Amino acid sequence: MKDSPFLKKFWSTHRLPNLPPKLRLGLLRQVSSSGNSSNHQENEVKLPFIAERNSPEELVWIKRQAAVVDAFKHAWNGYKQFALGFDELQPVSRRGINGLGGIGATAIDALDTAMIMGLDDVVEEAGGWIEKELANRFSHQGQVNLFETTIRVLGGLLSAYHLSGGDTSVPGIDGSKNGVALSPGPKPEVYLKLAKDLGDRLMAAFEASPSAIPFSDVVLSARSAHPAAGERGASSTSEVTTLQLEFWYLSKVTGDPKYGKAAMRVFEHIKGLPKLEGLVPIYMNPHSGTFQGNNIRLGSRGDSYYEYLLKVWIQQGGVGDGQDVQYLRDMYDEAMAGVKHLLVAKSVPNGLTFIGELPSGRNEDFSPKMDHLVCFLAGNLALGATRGFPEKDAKESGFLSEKDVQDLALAKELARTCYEMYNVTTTGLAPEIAYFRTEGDHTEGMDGGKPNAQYKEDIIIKPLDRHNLLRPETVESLFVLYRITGDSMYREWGWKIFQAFEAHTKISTGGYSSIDDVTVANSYKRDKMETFFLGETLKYLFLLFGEDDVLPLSYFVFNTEAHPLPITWEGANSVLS
Ligand code: DMJ
Repeated sequence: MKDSPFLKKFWSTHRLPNLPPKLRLGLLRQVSSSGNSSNHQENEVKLPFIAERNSPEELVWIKRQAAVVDAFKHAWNGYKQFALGFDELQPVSRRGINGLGGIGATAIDALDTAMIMGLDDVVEEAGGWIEKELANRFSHQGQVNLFETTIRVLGGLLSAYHLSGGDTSVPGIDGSKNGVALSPGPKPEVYLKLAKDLGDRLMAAFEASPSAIPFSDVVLSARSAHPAAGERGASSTSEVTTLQLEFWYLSKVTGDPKYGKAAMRVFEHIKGLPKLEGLVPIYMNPHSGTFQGNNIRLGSRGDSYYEYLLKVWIQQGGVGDGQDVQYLRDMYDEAMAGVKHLLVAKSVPNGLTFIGELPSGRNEDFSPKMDHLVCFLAGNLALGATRGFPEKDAKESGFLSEKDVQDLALAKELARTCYEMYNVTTTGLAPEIAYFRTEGDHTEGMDGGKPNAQYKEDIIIKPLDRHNLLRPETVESLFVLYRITGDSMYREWGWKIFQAFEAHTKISTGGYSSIDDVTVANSYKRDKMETFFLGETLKYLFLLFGEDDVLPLSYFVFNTEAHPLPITWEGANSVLS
């Protein structure tokens, strides 16, 4: 992307959206409550009021969005009925479990999705529980992972604070200058107070470590921290570099710089460490502050390092007064060049573009393995290319560099690959991990099970990798690519994926479940609804099927758990002035 003079010109001609989102959310509620939640067949719902005001095509997407709202209500109702106050729902056995420290994680992760969907009753239920119980949980419970708690709980609280009208210094949900108070439930200050309390406790991970790299685990009640149990106490690289959006925004809204400073020190420290063409190993040792091992991948333990290099740069006014964080954009650009040089490959026989791994850090040991987690990269590349603006506007304003154009092209290819990881299976759901056939690989009998699938030969799914955890990364990228390109193909893909979740993971008594095997029609249900199904997957589907000016990408940056945080208004102002 070219420097700010081009962007200044672009921004000055780029009008803020001004249609109040309340209106559409109101319409949506009508569709949702008049629809049949167990049957999303289109055209069955009679909606004369809405039909008068929308083209037939828009009406289809309003109804599909309503189907996502119904799914969210079904998920929430299962949690509320059987597991409220637990971290997660076990929908088959209809009980709760505490896999995230016993802090009611689903209630917090789901809250801003309910706000965005305009589900006042869910906001009251989740918000009510949070207001009544959460402080007590922080002070009496909580052996937690620093990263998981930051992205799901701190991120969720901070987003709820802003979306409920707390931070009026930054754009509201539709990008208009004032924050929009959308929801009932607790006052914004309740969420902020809890976020601060949690942030203070999580700070132990930084304070206890002898280096800039925080320990992996925190005991909230004791305000203490310790290294992870395995891997010689190493912290995951993605984990220690996926805290900065949240800690930095916490500093901004509390006025206390300590959170942002501690988190940003991680990046400042990593800036000086040796890398392989911008790529980094997946572990860091908090005692030495160095990388541990050589394993390089953009999947588990590596992924969101690359995501936050870009997003923190965006959040902190990267296009305006962001000289201080320009090094992050430079590190991101170097890493993406490394990805293209060392990790991008094509499958045989049909040439799907995929991202492989370097388990020993050496090019000769390239592995054609790609976690579903890597699918975040399609959206990230597109976001990095246009900074969230529509491709058409960005092109016309002349601020896309040659590299931006290449990144956008790679983003589109990867999104197709990720979609095909769903499309190739019997269930229409992607496996947790896929291998891509390369020259000389004669593996047989490990396809996705769908006869005549176009990429049946290209995508290999090993028996232990066949599960689906309701993950969001592909629909996340479809959402970003739809916003940027306006190509409705991404919406159609998202709708197919949504229907597959409905068909294969829905539990009639409430909730959705991870499944064991995407290659068979009646898979064993794993009996777990991950919090990110409500926090991310359904939120991104809702936004994908909705209007462009709800949470515009030029004003919000989504943390890695899909909690939207505002891009600093000061940064935006400096570009606009
Ligand atoms: C989420 O918690 C976040 O998206 C994280 O970055 C990766 N794993 C899950 C979803 O798959």
